[in-house]
Amino acid sequence: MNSSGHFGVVSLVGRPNVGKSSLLNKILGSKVSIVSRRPQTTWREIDGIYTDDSAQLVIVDSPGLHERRERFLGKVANQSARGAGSGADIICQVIDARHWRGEDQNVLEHFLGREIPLWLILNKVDLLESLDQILPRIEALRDKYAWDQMVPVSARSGYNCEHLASLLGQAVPKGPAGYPSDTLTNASPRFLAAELIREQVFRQLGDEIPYCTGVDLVVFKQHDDGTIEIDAEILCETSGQKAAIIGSKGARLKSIGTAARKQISLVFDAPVRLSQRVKVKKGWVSDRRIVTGLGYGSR
Ligand SMILES: Nc1nc2c(ncn2[C@@H]2O[C@H](COP(=O)(O)OP(=O)(O)OP(=O)(O)O)[C@@H](O)[C@H]2O)c(=O)[nH]1
Ligand SMILES: [Mg+2]
Repeated sequence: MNSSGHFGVVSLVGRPNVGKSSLLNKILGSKVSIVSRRPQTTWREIDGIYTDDSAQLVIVDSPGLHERRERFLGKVANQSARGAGSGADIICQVIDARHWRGEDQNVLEHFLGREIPLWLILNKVDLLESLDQILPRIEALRDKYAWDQMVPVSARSGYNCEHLASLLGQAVPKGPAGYPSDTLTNASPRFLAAELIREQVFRQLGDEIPYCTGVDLVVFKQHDDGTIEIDAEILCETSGQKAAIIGSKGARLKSIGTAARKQISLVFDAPVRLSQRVKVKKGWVSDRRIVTGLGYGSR
């Protein structure tokens, strides 16, 4: 980035499952925030650092803002969702371009009325019947609020994502870059590796179990030959959940491990040795010490 460039903070907010984390990863061209088809995948804010020739953006992904959150982990996730946007130069409300739901309206009401520009990002336009539907969708949404910008994108196909990054880059204040140009995230490698294992639990298990599953790395070590050694404990709350995570003859756990190892190896560009165990820790989701110890609610 040259010395007359722009630098700023952009916050991605929205209801669960609209594709905030997918959009961050697509803009960065690398996975820094985990993604699954289930709502409430992201549990805390994650910063991604995007740098091009004229700007550097700190793009902050946040947990989806959700009405019903009870136990401690859910509360810290929602606190993080509600607090998102503080300190941002631009807030981007991300929606699924196909619908405007009550939860989108709640998000809008939570974030409007601030001094910070509020943009609307219509994601998942690949799921519209045709791109001709984009303009009518934008026109229909203008009735809801006068967003400062409305930008259609697809985090899946990449449609318009570069353009969005460039619009954001021009809109944030002028200033020197805050990070070296090769920085991708300020999340620690240890946290990111644990998240990549949790992502596989979210992807590979049935409905209730993911939300009771945390990943604690007992060992996370990069050896001199570059190999990353990880020993992970997958936490759950009941022996039934443990059995489901392990699967018949250990097949599910093995498949989680294989996929997680591949992802970690890809993200860190290094060989990975991964061992994992499943441990029942009843009530861990409500235990402040464990939840913050795993890195949630403690940014
Ligand atoms: N077809 C399509 N699917 C998408 C797109 N963006 C995201 N998805 C999918 O939508 C689902 C949710 O994506 P996430 O990125 O995890 O959504 P999120 O807003 O971060 O969700 P929370 O972390 O739960 O708040 C995943 O299955 C993604 O693959 C898109 O542009 N097109
Ligand atoms: Mg997310």
